[in-house]
Amino acid sequence: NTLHIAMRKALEAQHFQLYFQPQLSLLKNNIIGAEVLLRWQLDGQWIQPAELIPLAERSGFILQLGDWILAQACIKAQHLVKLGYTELVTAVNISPKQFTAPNFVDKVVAALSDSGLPAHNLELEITEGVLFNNDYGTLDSLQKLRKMGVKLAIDDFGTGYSSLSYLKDFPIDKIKIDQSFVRNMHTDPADQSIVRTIVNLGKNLGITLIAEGVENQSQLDSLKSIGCDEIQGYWYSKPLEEDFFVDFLHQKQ
Ligand code: G
Ligand code: G
Ligand code: MN
Ligand code: NA
Repeated sequence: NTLHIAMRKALEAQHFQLYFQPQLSLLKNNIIGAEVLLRWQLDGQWIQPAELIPLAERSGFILQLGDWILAQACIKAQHLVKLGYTELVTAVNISPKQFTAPNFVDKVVAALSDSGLPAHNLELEITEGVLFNNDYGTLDSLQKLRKMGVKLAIDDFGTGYSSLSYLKDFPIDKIKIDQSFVRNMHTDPADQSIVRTIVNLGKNLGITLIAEGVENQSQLDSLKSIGCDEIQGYWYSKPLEEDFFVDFLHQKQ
């Protein structure tokens, strides 16, 4: 596959980029962190991660790519800490194959020590599928990471094998409410009920809630009235190149 060969070359040539999408606390009305999102331009054309990541997952290339993303994200996050943003949390997407690799926790330890990033400034986003394969290795890894101080978020919540038991069994800090529920919540009572139920569930379990894909004021008002803690989406900011993200931080200070 040609895209696959191009992907390997791009990693060697350092052509992949990391963008940062700011996250807003609705309680404190300040920026609390950012999600790192992979971006790749091949011969002047953007290749979407939605195409790239599944391909890399199938071939196993995600392991090398994921190592690079994690290491780079920690270096960039440490740069932000050094600029004085000591409480900022940088969230990195971890694909299921990456998480379940036997040496994943060691990779996180290495990325933190190589960059000097404090563990509490790193959040890992995992999907429900990882937790669904509820085995000892998963729980063990999550507990080790939590013990180190790394934060753990469930991504795309509500779209996978949503099982309520894993919210109890696993050390989860944050639930990311999938954008498919947020999209029409200001007009569709069913979506609004689902979001309200997830928010209440999280609150009762002491888990922070963030809504993804917030694009307009009506969605925002709706989320505020429900008591959602945090938001991420185009309404606040699209994903930004590192330099523009630093500008954004300075503006918000
Ligand atoms: O950034 P965008 O909305 O296009 O991302 C599309 C999909 O690709 C999302 O599911 C997102 O989680 C995933 N994705 C983006 N960046 C990364 C990354 O660095 N690592 C992994 N594993 N997935 C990513
Ligand atoms: O699966 P995950 O949540 O990691 O993917 C996040 C994806 O959502 C990224 O591709 C990002 O570019 C995209 N995204 C971020 N904010 C918005 C938004 O407000 N609206 C839409 N439609 N997509 C968004
Ligand atoms: Mn994510
Ligand atoms: Na998501």
